[in-house]
Amino acid sequence: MGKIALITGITGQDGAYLSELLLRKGYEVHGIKRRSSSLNTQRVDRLYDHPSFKLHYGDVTDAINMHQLIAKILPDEIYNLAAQSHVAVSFEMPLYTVNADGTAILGILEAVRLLGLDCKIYQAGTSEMFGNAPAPQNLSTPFMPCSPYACAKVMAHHLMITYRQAYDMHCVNGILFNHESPLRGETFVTRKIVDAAKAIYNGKQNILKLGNLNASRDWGHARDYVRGMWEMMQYQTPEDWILATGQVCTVREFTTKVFAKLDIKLNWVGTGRGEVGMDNSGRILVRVDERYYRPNEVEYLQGDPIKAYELLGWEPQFTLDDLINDMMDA
Ligand code: NDP
Ligand code: GDR
Repeated sequence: MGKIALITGITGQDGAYLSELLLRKGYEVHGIKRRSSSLNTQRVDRLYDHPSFKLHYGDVTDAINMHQLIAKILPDEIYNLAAQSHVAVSFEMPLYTVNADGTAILGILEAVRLLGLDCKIYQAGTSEMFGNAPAPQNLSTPFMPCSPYACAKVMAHHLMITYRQAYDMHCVNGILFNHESPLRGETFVTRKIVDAAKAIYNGKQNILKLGNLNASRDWGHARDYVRGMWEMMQYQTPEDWILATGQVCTVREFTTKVFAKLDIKLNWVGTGRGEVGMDNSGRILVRVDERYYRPNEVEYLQGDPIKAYELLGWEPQFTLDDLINDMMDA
């Protein structure tokens, strides 16, 4: 008998790649999809007819619903990927974000505890928990969350450790740095840049408007990161882990690289909120727009994944160039 996995957030970027990976490994994969007035399962539609793939309606903020589903599915592994995952949006919807990203893990932890299940739980933590703490951020770096999103994730992280210590439960925290792919949501900066560059190249859009061009991120590919999630869950003891590439690039550099793939050389002129990116003919293709700044900016994230390298043998297969090529080709 293969193992049974339950994935919350299965309709998101990581949920889709993780589903594929677990199905390849012979798992029966259950996922929670939210009821919405229009379809929200595009990323997993091609798995729909797989005999070991099953979707259930649910919402992680509804602890009764989570308890019922966990009691019915009896999973060996739960991957809690569900989140309101947009940092900027968390300033607009702080209470909902804290409920979904912080408090909701309690519904899962309590269900597993009360049902007495022998079930491993993975919590999707984030580099945002480090905020503006000095780089490179490692497992000893203090958390300095700068957004409602990051505060909620810090709470979930500590609840996992509390249940691990208090009840001897197999609670695994993955602290993952930014990871992208062709399945990335359209409003995250990498996908926004790739989509806009292509649309500008094809004459369908005039300009790309961005926020903080100096923000620096450690960007990897989601395929590498979901493999790391599974590897963390197979490790003999439940622990905290970091997955990152250790390589950093600014939003400005990322944008330059993407346009260069289309043979457009961007020349950056001006500073701060007046900066623009022009092509060789002087046409402005990129402009900074105040609206995309956040009330609190996280400037520089660079992860130190040494523990995962040494104990899991985990290593990213995709370089930043591979990632951009994959996103451009999609
Ligand atoms: P996405 O935003 O692509 O997916 C989020 C998923 O959560 C979607 O399936 C969404 O459903 C679901 N969801 C949101 N709210 C609820 C809810 N209340 N109940 C049930 N499901 C819900 O995120 P990613 O795949 O990029 O990220 C996965 C997880 O990893 C998230 O927790 C994110 O915070 C975290 N993370 C991501 C990183 C990254 O760089 N991608 C880095 C570090 C952490 P719907 O489709 O209906 O909206
Ligand atoms: P992030 O990803 O906030 O790091 O969270 P995002 O792609 O939204 O932003 C990355 C950096 O780019 C800057 N930026 C812009 N961001 C967006 N979205 N739109 C813009 O126009 C823009 N201009 C500049 C941002 O200020 C930021 O510094 C992602 C999410 O997947 C989280 O769920 C996850 O936890 C973290 O990555 C690690």
